[in-house]
Amino acid sequence: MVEKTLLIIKPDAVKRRLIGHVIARLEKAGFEILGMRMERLTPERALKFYAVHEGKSFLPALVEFMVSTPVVPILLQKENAVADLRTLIGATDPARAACGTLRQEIALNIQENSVHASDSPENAAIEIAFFFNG
Ligand code: FUP
Repeated sequence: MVEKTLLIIKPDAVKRRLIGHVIARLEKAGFEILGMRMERLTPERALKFYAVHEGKSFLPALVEFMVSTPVVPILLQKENAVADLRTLIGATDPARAACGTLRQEIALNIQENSVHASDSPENAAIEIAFFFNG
């Protein structure tokens, strides 16, 4: 089934000038780019985006990281897009990410892990609305 999903290029990748590299990997993997923008998140927006992690010890540092530069949300479309994008980016912790995945290739650590990707079709719809239809 053709699906839409959301990827965010995070500050560590923006700072290291890897925006083009990430986009090239997405296109090479067959994703169609339907939308793309740059946004400097406020702490309030970052907290709202990561509301599922409320109460976690890593959340304050995560929010500080996410607002440290603009981020690049990208709306993607492909057959089986949600699962295929998760496979392409790899595990949250780059030390555990499979060989050839984007995070294994460019992520620095579990926090500065270069990209976010929606983890289900339901969350993809919520996250797409957060950045593109809101
Ligand atoms: P993922 O869906 O792979 O992005 O992973 P999670 O939803 O579990 O975590 C979301 C973000 O929280 C991660 F991308 C980075 C951050 N995080 C930490 O900073 N420390 C942790 O121990 C776990 C997650």
